[in-house]
Amino acid sequence: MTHETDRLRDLVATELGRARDRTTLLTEAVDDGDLVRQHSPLMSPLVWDLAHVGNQEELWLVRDVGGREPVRRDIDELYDAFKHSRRDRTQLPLLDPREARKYTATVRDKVLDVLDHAPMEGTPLVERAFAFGMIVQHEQQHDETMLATHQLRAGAPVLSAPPPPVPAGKVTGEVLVPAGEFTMGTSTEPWALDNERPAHRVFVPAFHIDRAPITNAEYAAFIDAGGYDDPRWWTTAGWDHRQAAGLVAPLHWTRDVSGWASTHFGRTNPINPDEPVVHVCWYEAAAYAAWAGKRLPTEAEWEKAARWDPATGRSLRYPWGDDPPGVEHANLGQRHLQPAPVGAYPAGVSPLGVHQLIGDAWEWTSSDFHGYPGFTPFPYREYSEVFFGPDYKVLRGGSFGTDRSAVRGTFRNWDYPIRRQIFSGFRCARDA
Ligand code: AVJ
Ligand code: FE
Repeated sequence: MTHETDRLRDLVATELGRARDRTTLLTEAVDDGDLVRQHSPLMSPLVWDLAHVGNQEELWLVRDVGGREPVRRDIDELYDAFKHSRRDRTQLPLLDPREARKYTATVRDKVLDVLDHAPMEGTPLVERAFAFGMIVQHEQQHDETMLATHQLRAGAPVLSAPPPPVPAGKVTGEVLVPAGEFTMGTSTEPWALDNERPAHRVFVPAFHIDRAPITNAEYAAFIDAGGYDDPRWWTTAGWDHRQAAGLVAPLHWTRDVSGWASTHFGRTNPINPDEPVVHVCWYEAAAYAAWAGKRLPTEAEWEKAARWDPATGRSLRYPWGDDPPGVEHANLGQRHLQPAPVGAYPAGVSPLGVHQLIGDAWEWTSSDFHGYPGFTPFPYREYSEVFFGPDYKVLRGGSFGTDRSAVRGTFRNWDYPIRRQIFSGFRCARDA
């Protein structure tokens, strides 16, 4: 057994453990009633996410990689995300909280045994522990989804975290990104998912991009200027949605005599003017950008601003370089349950001088979700390919709710343009 294989096994065990600690925290913070309840028709009951995490782990690691007997083949259908919509999941004969905890623990015990024996090379699925990395990311993605469910839950607060760091200085304005090719996507990142592959060269015309995400103060100025009442700023579909849904401000914002407040995880506070705005849908982001005389960046623009190093012409793994995210680089991992004020992460700046691309809030791009040239679904079509097309917009960079294992300079998230229960914000760009 090589040293490299030992190192990979240790890494996988650590990462699986970190994901499970987060899942445990999010599911033990509430009582059984809150675990089985539907907090929003947009979300699954938390107890579904819990057993679904275990079921995906069983499918890929116990049965596929490990070649072991099924633990609970009978429940596969209940936890197949394509079989029942989120709003219908409380009606299913789901495992109860005690059974769901026992099931996920049983699966994990088997997986740790599989991990000791599985090869870390030979097939694409196990090469550099890909399937394990995929399952780590899957659990962490559901942990972010469960955090969004917590945000929609009514009742007394059950989650708390220390505040994010205070900015060292002001970050304002834009940077000019010169015209030219850069390498988008990756063919080498071991745990990159299929939609991030392969690496390919993209020519990007010169553009300006904001050095920081749009803040609450900037967004409030759009509201105060009557932005929600002026169809000039909205796309046709966006205006229809704004009317039908009665949008007047980001989700979770309320106004009283002293101004705007927002409610986060059960606590209501005045908005912090310097924090990136969060809980806006794509239509709101695009309307703000039009009002500001700008537009949303394309996905390629966002990634070039984040990864392209003009000194070498290389694309970095992260804005700050190739080192994995540390606490000094980005607001990730549910360490702080809110975005950090603009300027709080100078160590995370990209070579071009763009701040907070990773962490804080997912950033809407103008791009529809498509496969890159040469895309191959792997290991299953239902991770990405079935979502390709004009219905979904791409978001980049992760949020305060995203784990460091589940975001990279190449990582792609997607959602419907009306969605805003996710931790979504944006920054603007314009042609040079
Ligand atoms: C990549 C966040 C859009 O939650 O729908 C979880 C991730 N895929 N289980 C989602 C995912 C399968 C996915 N997103
Ligand atoms: Fe899933």
